[in-house]
Amino acid sequence: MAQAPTREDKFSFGLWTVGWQGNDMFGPASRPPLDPVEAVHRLSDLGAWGITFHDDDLVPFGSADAARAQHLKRFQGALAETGLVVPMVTTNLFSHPVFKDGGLTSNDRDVRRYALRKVLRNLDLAAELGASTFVLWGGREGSETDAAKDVRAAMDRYREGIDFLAQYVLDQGYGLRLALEPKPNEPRGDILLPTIGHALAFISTLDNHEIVGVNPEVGHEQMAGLNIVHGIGQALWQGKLFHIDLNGQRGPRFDQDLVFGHGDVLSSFFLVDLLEHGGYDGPRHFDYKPLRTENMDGVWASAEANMAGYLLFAERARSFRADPEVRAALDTALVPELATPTLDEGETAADLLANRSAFEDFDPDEAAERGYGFIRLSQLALEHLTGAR
Ligand code: GLT
Ligand code: MN
Ligand code: MN
Repeated sequence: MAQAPTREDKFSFGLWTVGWQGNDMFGPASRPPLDPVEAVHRLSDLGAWGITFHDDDLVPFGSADAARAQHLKRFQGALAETGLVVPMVTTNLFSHPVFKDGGLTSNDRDVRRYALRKVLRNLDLAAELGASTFVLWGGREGSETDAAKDVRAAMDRYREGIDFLAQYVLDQGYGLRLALEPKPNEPRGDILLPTIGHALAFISTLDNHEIVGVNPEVGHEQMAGLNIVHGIGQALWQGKLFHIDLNGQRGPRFDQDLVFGHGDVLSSFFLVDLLEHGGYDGPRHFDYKPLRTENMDGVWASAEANMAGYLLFAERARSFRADPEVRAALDTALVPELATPTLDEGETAADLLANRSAFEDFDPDEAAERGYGFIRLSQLALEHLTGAR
């Protein structure tokens, strides 16, 4: 039986997740609209800690100022009643047809300027609500035909846009950091900044790179056939894991947004192990879609399932780490030895060249005879994951 989530677990949900009505390419909504106020109360009752949203999730696109104020007031009232926090806010630059060729990288300059204005207004709101992360998912930044997008110019405009927004955050003194969310494709045929690696490389070119990091989504890396644990490992190593979107995906296919753990189970286990033991203390944010087959009871069951699944993996990861047999297998596999620098302190190329044990007296054939025992280690992980240990 899974333990119940508490606020300390820092579980958060996008309003668009539990609020997804099930409309897809082939059919309309299968569920009624969800009042954001109810979402706050239900998530709070389930033990969640935070709620996140796009501007348009909370305030319908095009609302007049008075209506906007009313929507925000109701939402803030629910937050005050429940104690739920808003750790992250994001902007919808993908739904309205005006963004059909993108927001920050649309070929149409007027659209780009409008997109910046939409984000600026939402940055003000994010700061007002005390968020610490501002996500930018460029779902429509991309193309279907290479004839239509000058990628080098698009990267110039992307950099201009993100640097401009980051500068605004700094100038206003907002305690926000920007997090770019990679995705390889869907809704565009090809999306710019398709993977964690592309995003990290792009960020290094920014003037304001210190306050820009990534918000990787499990399924998005898996859509690209990549290993999410490696991607998150590198983002952590670069100090750039500002936020994370947890969900499930079964290999390279359309974006499934399954409940966390309902895709690649082993990868979910190792990801939680990394998050719990790798120094990440940010939100555990779920970005999934309750299956279109579910009614509202099923929606809340799915929200619970995400949190329960995460806690199960965390408990299994603890048991894995605490097992003396695992520790011995890790030693056999030389996993801890990778933390030892390859060169001695101050050792120069001349020193290494003079070190006969590193080359002349080193027997590669003999060294190649060693078995690392990775399969044994992997099997131990499987046994802990399945509860056999
Ligand atoms: C959209 C997308 C998600 C992003 C959200 C943030 S919106 O649902 O599929 O992966 O995280 O813009
Ligand atoms: Mn996401
Ligand atoms: Mn997704």
